[in-house]
Amino acid sequence: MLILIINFNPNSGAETNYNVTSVNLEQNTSDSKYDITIKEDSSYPSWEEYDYSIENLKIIQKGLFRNYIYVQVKNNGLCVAHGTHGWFSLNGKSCWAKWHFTTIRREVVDIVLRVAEDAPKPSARYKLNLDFMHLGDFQVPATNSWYLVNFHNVLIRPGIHTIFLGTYNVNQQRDYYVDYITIGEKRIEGEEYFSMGGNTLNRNFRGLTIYPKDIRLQLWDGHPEHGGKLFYDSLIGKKQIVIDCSNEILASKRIAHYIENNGKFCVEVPWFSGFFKTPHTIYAILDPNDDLKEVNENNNQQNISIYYS
Ligand SMILES: [Ca+2]
Ligand SMILES: [Ca+2]
Ligand SMILES: [Ca+2]
Repeated sequence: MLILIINFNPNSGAETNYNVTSVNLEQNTSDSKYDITIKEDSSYPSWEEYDYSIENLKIIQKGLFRNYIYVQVKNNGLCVAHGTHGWFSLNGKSCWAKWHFTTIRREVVDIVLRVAEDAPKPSARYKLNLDFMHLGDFQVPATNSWYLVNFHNVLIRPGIHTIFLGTYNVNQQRDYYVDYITIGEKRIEGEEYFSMGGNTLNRNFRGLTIYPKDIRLQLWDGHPEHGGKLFYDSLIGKKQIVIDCSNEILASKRIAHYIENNGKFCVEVPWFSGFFKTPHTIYAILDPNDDLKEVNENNNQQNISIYYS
């Protein structure tokens, strides 16, 4: 396990001074100086450990012919904010996101970010701001693994806050991932950013998207491969606006659908059983084209039968 400790002094001016030491357990109480520790994190869900599942499938009868199919889908694995490029910029930060949070009391907490990179070396330099205060910079190795970056003993005052994470100017493609940010006891999912962007000259190009996204759910009346009838076929999840990212302009601005880490999404679809009531079996199938490689592909299907007496 890699552990780095970086002493950062935000009063040192625009050119940040780094002093990387092997071990430094000194805890600072002043909010003008922070210890930053970085350690590899392989806890589940680790790198590319994605898993959506169907948790619940039921038929709800609301009238003579009024039936609804209810499906609950859960994300058991990762969901991350993902910058497909750290766009080159002479102006500084090139790929960024902002998250809001509220605190009700003054406290000194650790701010921990779970971040990763899978781009070629050298990895990008990240900048972290709390409101208008620059807390410090850090880099994580581009090793296809997650790192916990801990800013120790940050004073948070009561109120509404904005946390900002961005890369500086880089002139090569690189990937940038944020799983979550914790501020003391508070946890913010990286994928639930308030806004994002990049300092490219082309306003149509921005920074972040969400991954995994746009997972499809299908509902079939009867077996899909044996004469079943498809009556629902849709992307599922919350909606997030994504500006370009990997789509290279086409529509430039689009909606991504996602389910956050450990989140659930419910779908209720009207279904007509027919005037002549015969037994039916309803199949719910998640990710039917296997667009997402998951750690468990065996929890993506459920079926339920209805018989009339
Ligand atoms: Ca699955
Ligand atoms: Ca997340
Ligand atoms: Ca799959």
